[in-house]
Amino acid sequence: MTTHSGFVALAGRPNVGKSTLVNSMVGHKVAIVSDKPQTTRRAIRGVVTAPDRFQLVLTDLPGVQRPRDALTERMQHRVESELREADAALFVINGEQGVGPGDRFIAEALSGSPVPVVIAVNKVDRLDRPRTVLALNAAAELGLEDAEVFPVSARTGRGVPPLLDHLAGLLPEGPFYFPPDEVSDQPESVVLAELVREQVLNRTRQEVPHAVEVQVDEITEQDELVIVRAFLWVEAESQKGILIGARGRMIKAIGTAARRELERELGKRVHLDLSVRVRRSWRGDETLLDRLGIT
Ligand SMILES: Nc1nc2c(ncn2[C@@H]2O[C@H](COP(=O)(O)OP(=O)(O)OP(=O)(O)O)[C@@H](O)[C@H]2O)c(=O)[nH]1
Ligand SMILES: [Mg+2]
Repeated sequence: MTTHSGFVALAGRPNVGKSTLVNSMVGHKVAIVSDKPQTTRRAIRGVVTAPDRFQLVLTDLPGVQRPRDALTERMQHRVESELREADAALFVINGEQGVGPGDRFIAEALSGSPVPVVIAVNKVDRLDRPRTVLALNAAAELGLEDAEVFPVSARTGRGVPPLLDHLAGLLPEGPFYFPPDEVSDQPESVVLAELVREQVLNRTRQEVPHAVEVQVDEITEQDELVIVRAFLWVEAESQKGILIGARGRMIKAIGTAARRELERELGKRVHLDLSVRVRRSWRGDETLLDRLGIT
């Protein structure tokens, strides 16, 4: 039997819902989501397998942005190289905000790409019919003539199955790259670290969410209990103070919520040990970025 397989890379401004859409298509939470821009820092592959038919590997990526430091430089570089190597690009637009200069910039970059481009106009759950039509028209006028446009809500799942079918139809013949039951390529330590970071993002504002990275340093299993030790890297003492909170209330809240997420992910009881560490301008520290797997 012939199978089809390939990579579809997601492009779009920060916060448009790329990670939410990948999770929805995969049917499993492979990437964390937040209402802060620049949530995603790595290329994360989410795998959709239809046995004996196709394997669609979605590459979730950071939002397209202007680099400011070594971290964002690596993120942007990764976006460009993944898009170059993919079999197709899925360009995600925030239908609620409409098309803006950031989207035009991405459209321009994609128009020079040799691979097919598909456009998803996301967050249509926030739009009535006339506004949905306007958003779809604006997307169709981005200068990507051959791109099909799909209205979707990554949050509710509406419109996602036809998009998935269309993407699967673009895949070339080829073998499966991942075992059929695998949903992501991320190492367990990164998956767990990201789940902790998601809880930090949920509870912090302004500069703090951008200044935090989580590193899982140890995962050990004792009987039915998994012990996870993680560092929360921040850039300044003041940020450390915020993460710990008055009488340790903040770090306790992060830890409790994160532990629940880890237990859901692992299907086991978890003991989570968090410690906050200051490393000045870690976002500019190439060695630490290497160690954190942000390449
Ligand atoms: N109403 C609504 N909100 C959505 C939808 N999809 C995503 N969101 C919300 O939009 C915000 C950003 O979602 P993400 O999936 O993190 O966006 P992203 O494009 O991956 O963002 P970066 O990783 O920062 O580039 C979150 O608060 C999501 O819950 C949707 O279909 N409808
Ligand atoms: Mg994301």
